[in-house]
Amino acid sequence: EQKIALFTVIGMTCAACAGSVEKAIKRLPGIHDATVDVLNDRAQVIFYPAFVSEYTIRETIEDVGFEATLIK
Ligand code: 9UX
Repeated sequence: EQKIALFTVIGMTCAACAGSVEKAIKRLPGIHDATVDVLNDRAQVIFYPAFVSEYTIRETIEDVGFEATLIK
């Protein structure tokens, strides 16, 4: 069963920032897709909760160097 998580991502300045966030999320297990929108400071992630959690995704975004908050 898939789930969708939406995060606010603060601090992304250019498209390459969004690219590195997207890549980092996609390297995690249990990710179906990740879309990062630099203009709106958002990341949407489709994932399998049996394999990865919102918490782990949020920590991964923060490890890349940005402030992430789970919206829903
Ligand atoms: Mo663009 Mo982001 O030069 O850290 S990659 S601002």
